[in-house]
Amino acid sequence: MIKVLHFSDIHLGSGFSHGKINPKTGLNTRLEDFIQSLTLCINRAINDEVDLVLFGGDAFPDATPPPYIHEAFASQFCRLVEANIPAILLVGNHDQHSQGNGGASLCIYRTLAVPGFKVGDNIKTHTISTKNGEIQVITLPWLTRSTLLTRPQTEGLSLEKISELLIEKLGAVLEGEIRQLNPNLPTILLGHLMVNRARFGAEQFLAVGKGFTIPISLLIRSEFDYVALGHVHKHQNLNPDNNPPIIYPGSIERVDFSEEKEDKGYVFLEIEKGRVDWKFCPLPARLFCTINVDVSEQEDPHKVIIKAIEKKPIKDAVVRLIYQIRSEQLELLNMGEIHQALSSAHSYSIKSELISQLSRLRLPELGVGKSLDPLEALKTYLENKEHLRDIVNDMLEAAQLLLNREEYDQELEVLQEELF
Ligand SMILES: [Mn+2]
Repeated sequence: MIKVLHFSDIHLGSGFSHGKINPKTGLNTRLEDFIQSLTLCINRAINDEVDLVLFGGDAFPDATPPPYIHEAFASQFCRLVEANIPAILLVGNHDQHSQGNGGASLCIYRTLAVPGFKVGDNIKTHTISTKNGEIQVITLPWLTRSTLLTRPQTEGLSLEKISELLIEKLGAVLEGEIRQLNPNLPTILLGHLMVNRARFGAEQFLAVGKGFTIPISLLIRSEFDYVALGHVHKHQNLNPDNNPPIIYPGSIERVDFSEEKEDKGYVFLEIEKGRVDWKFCPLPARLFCTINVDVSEQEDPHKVIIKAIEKKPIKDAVVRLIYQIRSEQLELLNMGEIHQALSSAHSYSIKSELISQLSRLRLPELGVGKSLDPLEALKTYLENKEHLRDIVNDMLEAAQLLLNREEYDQELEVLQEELF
């Protein structure tokens, strides 16, 4: 059996707003958390002497991380080189530079010819020799329109039509790779993609209007012994029949509050032709905790808030306290005591949502007498949701596309300009 470690979506350098500066190191504590999770993944690979490490993409929040973050990533992966463990680094959407010819952050590992490392930035079959035999890995990086289609092929077509064309083309290209596989070797498809059957976390929104959804039928193939995915941050097996297992290991740390309730970890598998045993291994990622309490009907709102805090396991967690309150109740709160009650958290934020006594509206900006177009309403909503702040622009862009056919077509033209 060949031993493989599969993990994905490191996003090293994100979520700094949930951390603080560690006075001993000068680093943001959330960067240290992410490095710790990555260290545990690499430790497992080395301690168990795995034959291959598969990274499913999205190393950083974008393709140009600050040097110290790139260095933190490199110093972990370089331990695999010392241990003689080959690795394939797949290119995810966050790894691609947004400018046409900008390349991908991970390509540096190929340029430097790091021993045993391969970069998956195109659709290609890699045959890896390990001490326990050979294994084939087809890499399928994040697809954009320009990956498989030329401009003349897509001119004047709707986004839906382009997507259809792209899936068709992908099917043909994958088929080409599959036909030249050695049928006697264990085979893994390593892809950074959104599958139509996936239950989404935050990436659902991150990808709106920007990516393609791949039909699962392209992945359920008897030629594959295991399908190793990246992109969706929630761990899941899309094919419970396990013929083959189609696995998102999920992210290795919580990137934001949308991942509050998800387990974080990596997948350890043993594989031979026609057989695979895989196991999700949890990582001790930092806990996130939301405390949401409506005190607008309470006589003693302060006491209710303190009690709500005391009920939650906030020690060392990233905490957000949200309470709905009427403006005339505000003076009943002792903010000093509330801060004190939250002080055992790793970090915390407090957000009060004012409720008007007359209309009981959650967002005063959307009150009676205001007439807002849908886009304005969405904007107001998003501005009031801290956990959605990172994706405001993507959401608005997507809403715009849905709302206005004319602008939709213009957007399409712009997209095409950008991509080809
Ligand atoms: Mn992704």
